[in-house]
Amino acid sequence: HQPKFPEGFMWGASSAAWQVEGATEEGGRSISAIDLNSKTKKPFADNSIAADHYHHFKEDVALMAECGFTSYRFSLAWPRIIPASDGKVNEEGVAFYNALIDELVANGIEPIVTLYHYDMPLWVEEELGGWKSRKTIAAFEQYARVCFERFGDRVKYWLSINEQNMQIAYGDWLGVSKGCHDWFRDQWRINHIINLCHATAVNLCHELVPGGKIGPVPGMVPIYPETCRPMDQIAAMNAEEFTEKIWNDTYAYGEYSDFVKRYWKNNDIDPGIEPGDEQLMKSAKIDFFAINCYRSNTAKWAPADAKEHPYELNKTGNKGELVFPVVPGAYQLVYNPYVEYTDWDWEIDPISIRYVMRYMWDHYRLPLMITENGFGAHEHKDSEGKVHDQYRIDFLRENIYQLGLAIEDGCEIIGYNPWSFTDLLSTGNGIEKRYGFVYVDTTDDELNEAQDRGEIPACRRIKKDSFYWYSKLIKSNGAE
Ligand code: BGP
Repeated sequence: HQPKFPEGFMWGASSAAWQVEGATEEGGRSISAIDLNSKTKKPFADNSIAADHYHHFKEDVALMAECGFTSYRFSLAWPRIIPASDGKVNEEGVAFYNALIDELVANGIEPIVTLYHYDMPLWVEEELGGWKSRKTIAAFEQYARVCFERFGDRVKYWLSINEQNMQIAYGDWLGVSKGCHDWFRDQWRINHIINLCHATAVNLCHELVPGGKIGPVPGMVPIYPETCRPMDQIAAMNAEEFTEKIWNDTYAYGEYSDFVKRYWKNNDIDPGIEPGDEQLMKSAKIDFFAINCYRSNTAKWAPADAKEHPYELNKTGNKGELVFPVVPGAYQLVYNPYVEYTDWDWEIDPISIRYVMRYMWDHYRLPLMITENGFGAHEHKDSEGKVHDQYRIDFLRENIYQLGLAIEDGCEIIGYNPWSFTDLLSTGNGIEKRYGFVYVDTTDDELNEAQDRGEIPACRRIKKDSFYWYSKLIKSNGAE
């Protein structure tokens, strides 16, 4: 049978400013710390052109409307809005987002806006100390205030920080641990500062945006125990705590769990909590959870004398390059023989989305929306210039089916915004790890060469097979 989706369910897709916009030195945007990180990705393209959405946004929104979108999740670039430490608002940056939001609203598409998706302004990093410094809380507060004041008349759904849990749990990924000498301890101070920024944004949104709703965006990966050996179950619980649950509990209850407090005490960790912090956290009541969910993981017990190993992500798209982490005395992740893997060694497991929805609803009883889900692949045009992505259709169809089952299970789910609308830059690769419904007709080499010549390639948009399929699915409200 085909599960039913509620009336008004939001169907759309998702992106992030630094991965889609390009135009990093245009329109008064200043440099972000991630621009510098992104430059070390060669031979992949960096973010200076990306999908050139900055110049194509009208065309992109027209394509969303053609597809039948009722929502679109994207992020604002902090360095485009507040480019320097004088705190002055860059009116050109505000004008860009006003134009984008107006275009969406005019097409009946609900904007869902992330405040922070990894593009820390370089001035915040260098002059204030970035997430390592409490000075960043006031800077983030000012930035969030400007966003709510300037866009809150049209934007009702707000997201605070993208995948804080992943940023902390996998520290060197995206450069959050840069400059730290003792990440084992520093990560909890950084995490606490991000929590205070999140809480500040939640309260400001409720104060400044009439009818505004705001939530965090955890990256969720169900952790299955490898076997029914009791210690594998404990290992799965450990992995879940250290990569997800600690964060979700804090957002939902506005306080640190006994689990994490005990962990800090046992390991002599000082997370840097100051008077007033706990009151602030407690006062910030989130309205929903936005969830990114692509895959599952599998855990087994790792004894205390196991050899420690960090997570090594597959950064090439050649299958088999991923190395799973080993955390002695807690858990290790392993391959799951019951699922297939993508070229980047991500589990292909649509049931994971039903699991995550059930898990989040049962634990926190807050409305849920999917803000990322998708299938990254190497893709090419055929001789007629078309892109046939049947594997993506199969993957998304199965995920949407499982999401429908989660609704039947009783979960309150309000929208589905998979990653991504057009192809855009991957976090670890370039534009050629593709996720879009719309193909962006360029390559990493072409982007790199154009950039060297100071040009921008055409970045022509081509609708993939999945675009036409998704359009039908939206028009039938999930029935297809
Ligand atoms: C999420 C991030 C996104 C996005 C996506 C796909 O974790 O929030 O920014 O990039 O993963 O990951 P990747 O680009 O590494 O394939």
